[in-house]
Amino acid sequence: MKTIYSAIQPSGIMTLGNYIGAVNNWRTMQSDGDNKCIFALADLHTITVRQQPEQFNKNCWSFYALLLAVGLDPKKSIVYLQSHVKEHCELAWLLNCYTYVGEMNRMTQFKDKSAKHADNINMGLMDYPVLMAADILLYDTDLVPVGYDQLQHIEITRDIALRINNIYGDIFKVPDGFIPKVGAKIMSLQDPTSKMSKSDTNPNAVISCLDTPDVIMKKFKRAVTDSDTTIAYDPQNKAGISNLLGILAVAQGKTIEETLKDCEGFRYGDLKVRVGESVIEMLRPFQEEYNRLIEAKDYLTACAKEGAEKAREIAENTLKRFKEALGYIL
Ligand code: AQP
Repeated sequence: MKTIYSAIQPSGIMTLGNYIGAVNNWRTMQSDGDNKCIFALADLHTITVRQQPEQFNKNCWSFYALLLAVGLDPKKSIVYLQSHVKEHCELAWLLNCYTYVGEMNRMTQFKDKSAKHADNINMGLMDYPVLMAADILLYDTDLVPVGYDQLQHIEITRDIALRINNIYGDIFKVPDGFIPKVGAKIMSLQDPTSKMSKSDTNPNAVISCLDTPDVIMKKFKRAVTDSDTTIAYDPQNKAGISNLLGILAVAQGKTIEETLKDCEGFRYGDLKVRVGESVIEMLRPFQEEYNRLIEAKDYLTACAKEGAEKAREIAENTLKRFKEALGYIL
């Protein structure tokens, strides 16, 4: 049995990038009976960027409901809030003492976010990968399904785990990243050379999973492509069209080759409409379930509580193992 662990931050909106690159794959992995799945709302990570408390609270509820709406089943998987399991912070502190400042300085996300939030380059922002390492290592994780942007953080998690195992013996399982074949990096609809990001200030660049069908179609129709007319999958030279083809492939459950065949004879406008329609259909049942769940606060609360209890049981054991090895009196 493999342990699968991943998390998403409740920051802003859940984007189509998060859906395709992350949570939709989590659902698929959950349906494999050989997997033990643990999914978290990474709400401690979110405050590395300043949040407005009321909105943040709303986002936490919303994202938890989104996770269940996508099909994560609290009876099959552990679905919990990171802040409900205090072991994450304690392990992060211990791991900090085995992580070098130079390593953190090199992290691409830290550099990007420092540039974006120059007035708030806080320690949490720099320490983000160590907290993420704690998240993953607490659960003896085998596989971490993530988009491309998180690969560097998986690498540092492995480095920290190996470093500690080399000193104290087999304390942590060394995890592998798992990148989906298609959709690991959904790009902005307005600048297809950069990833679709929750915090993009241009709403036309990002599809929210909760956008209405009209809005989704409008955004795809406005998607930036190129001045050519050929539909081909070539992310280097035709970033916009390739992005649309990747999204269409996932939305239709087909390969890129099959999708290209489907689009033979299409003009760019036809492709945009087909992507829009397919994404609307893909998100329809998910949106309906979300609308039902977001009204069911008692149910969400009960699921989150149960998830945290199950998560804590595992986390406590791992932390104890490490503290014992370090020589702490327990
Ligand atoms: N564009 C994307 N394509 C594919 N996968 C993506 N992921 C994110 N964007 C894309 C994957 O979604 C998971 C959760 O991401 P996160 O919560 O760590 O944060 P984020 O969405 O990556 O954050 P942003 O968009 O950069 O948000 P802000 O703007 O708030 O900083 C991860 O597995 C990630 O790989």
